[in-house]
Amino acid sequence: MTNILIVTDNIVLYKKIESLFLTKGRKDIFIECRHSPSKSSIWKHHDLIEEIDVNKKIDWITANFHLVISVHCLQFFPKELVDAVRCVNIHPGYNPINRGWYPQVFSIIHDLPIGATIHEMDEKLDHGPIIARQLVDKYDWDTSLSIYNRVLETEILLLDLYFDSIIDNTYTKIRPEAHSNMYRKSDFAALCEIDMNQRGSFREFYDLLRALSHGEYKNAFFMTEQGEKVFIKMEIEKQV
Ligand code: 0FX
Repeated sequence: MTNILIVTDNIVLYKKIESLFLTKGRKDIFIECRHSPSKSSIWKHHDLIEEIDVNKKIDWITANFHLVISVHCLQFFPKELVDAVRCVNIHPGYNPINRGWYPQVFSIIHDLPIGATIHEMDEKLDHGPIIARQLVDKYDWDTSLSIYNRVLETEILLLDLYFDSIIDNTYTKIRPEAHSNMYRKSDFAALCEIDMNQRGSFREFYDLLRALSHGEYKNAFFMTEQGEKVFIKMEIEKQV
């Protein structure tokens, strides 16, 4: 029996992965799903899965599981854990080009390729040997949301393709290229406050706004002289 711990804070992926595991029908695996203590989309579904603080449960994890799968997990896995048990991360970016936070946002702004990666975890964020990765298309009419949806589909596609080899540890690893880009939550927060006096091309302005447009999220904003906060988002429609 292979015991697998899945730690996820993304409700959409949790549901997709749960049905993927059921479809595979492998009788030789035992799965336990947990979410992080930090607030996320999965919190409304407390009845579905329990919480885990991986830093406090290293001994329990290493004693009980052969594999840990991190699926958009908000916790940083400590070196002690990733050295003791095989930990695999599903990342919504193409490593090592899109390490870190909200990769598709920075891919629009810095005109970088974008995709999805499944990799073994090491002590650095979104680092470690690559098991599978795939680029997704990126168009001039994309927003953060339209690229993100493509990336999520690709994450599931890769997990489906590499499912048995991940569980059985039979994949071939690729060493990530040395040059990488890494963006943090604070970089995203800094982008959101629009400076109305900023100079630049319309392309830069267009890219910034579509990179910060993601469905109902209120990201980009400016402050009026009266101190009121005004949110901006962009709608783009390509003629069909
Ligand atoms: O789960 P996730 O898709 O992924 C994020 C990070 O991008 C990823 O690198 C990390 N490993 C993981 C733990 O957290 O994040 P999310 O479900 O909070 O957000 C999904 C998308 O929604 C995000 O890529 C951009 C957009 N978004 C989200 C929030 C919370 C916004 O545009 N504004 C927001 O305030």
